[in-house]
Amino acid sequence: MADKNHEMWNALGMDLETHDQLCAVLPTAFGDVFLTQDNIPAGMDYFYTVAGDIHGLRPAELIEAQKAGKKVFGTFCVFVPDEIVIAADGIVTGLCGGSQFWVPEGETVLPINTCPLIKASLGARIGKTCPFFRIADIYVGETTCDGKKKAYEILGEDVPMHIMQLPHSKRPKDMENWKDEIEEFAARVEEVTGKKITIEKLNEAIKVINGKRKALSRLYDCRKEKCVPISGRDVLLIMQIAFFDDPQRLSQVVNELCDELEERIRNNVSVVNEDAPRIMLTGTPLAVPNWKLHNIIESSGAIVVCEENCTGTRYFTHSVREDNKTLDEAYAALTDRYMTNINCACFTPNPGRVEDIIRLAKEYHVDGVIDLNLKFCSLYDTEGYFVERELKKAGIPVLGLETDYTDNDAEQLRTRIGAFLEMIREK
Ligand code: BJ8
Repeated sequence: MADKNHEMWNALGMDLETHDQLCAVLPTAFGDVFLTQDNIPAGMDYFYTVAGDIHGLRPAELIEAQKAGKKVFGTFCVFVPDEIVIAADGIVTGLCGGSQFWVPEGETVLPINTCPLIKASLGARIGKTCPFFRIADIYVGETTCDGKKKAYEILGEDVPMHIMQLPHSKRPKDMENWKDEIEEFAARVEEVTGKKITIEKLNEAIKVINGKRKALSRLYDCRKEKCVPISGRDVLLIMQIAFFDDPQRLSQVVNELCDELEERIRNNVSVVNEDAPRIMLTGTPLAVPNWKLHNIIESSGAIVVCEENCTGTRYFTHSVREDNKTLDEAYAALTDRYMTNINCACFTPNPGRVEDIIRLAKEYHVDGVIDLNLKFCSLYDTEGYFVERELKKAGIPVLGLETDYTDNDAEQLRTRIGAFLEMIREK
């Protein structure tokens, strides 16, 4: 397998020597975080296999699909409607970087005080150390935060890009603008794939992605129970894989896992003691392989039961209407789902996010919320003011944390999280 992968990476023009250094550390990092857990559900096997060959299995499938004439679209944000790409027989793969390994390379072209997600994403492309960044035929960016917008200009010198202009409010005229952007994106997708998007194909693609949303929703529902049948770490890994795996296969394996988890709930099989504090994470997304916070929280005796972020609830909540009669109706349905219901901090004002957080805290019976910010993300950092104020008003303990992808602050985070959990236990 290793030789086959090397051949593939070589053909992709990757820097094999540097990439080998990443391959050497990932299995240990993965083992330390995941394989140290007790009582792992059998249904995690699939996800551990994918993670164990993360730069081999799926990239090989994508290359095969390209040989059969399909085009691969790389994306960085949950605002990009996958349905459009799938309706034109294309494939979507997430590209956000979650490893410190890629950050120094990103810093060669970006200011140091850029968030690590952006630095890692550019670093992965520039350093030629991620196959997904090599495979994608076109990248799709979006005007969410300033850091991403400007970083896309740099990326655009190196790869074909399509940028979706995301309005930063949700007024009727903003909705209209976003619908225009979706239509423009559809035209670009047709041009890249050479395939026409029909209403039948689009409704079909909507069903596929809704199926994935329903499966992930079902998975999250299992975490609302008093008996918690799966760790937060495992769910985070599933969510990260959901961004690049085949959507139908993903739905199937998640549903199979949910059968097992629901059985566990019936038999009261929990992965933690009943008195383990239930924690919700909110804030910036956790791109693969960023498992740092979940690992610290759960190895400190608590359990993460919900993530209100884009590698959590913001990715799958709300479905798109499936029985659209015309393309115009379908684009309006996509506009509605993507604009109305994703409460990213790039919107102003953004009261829906605080409402979501309070509602989710209740639904998942959380004992405390950790409001996580990736260093240098001023959007989520600033919005933390409202998040923390409203949580305190609602009587829900909250801890604001800022971190990056390094392990330099791991001990400090462990101490702060430990003190927070202690405070919750004494409540
Ligand atoms: S919808 S959260 S995926 S933009 S953390 S790069 S905001 S400086 S990732 Fe995001 Fe879409 Fe919003 Fe979700 Fe910028 Fe902040 Fe970095 Fe961020």
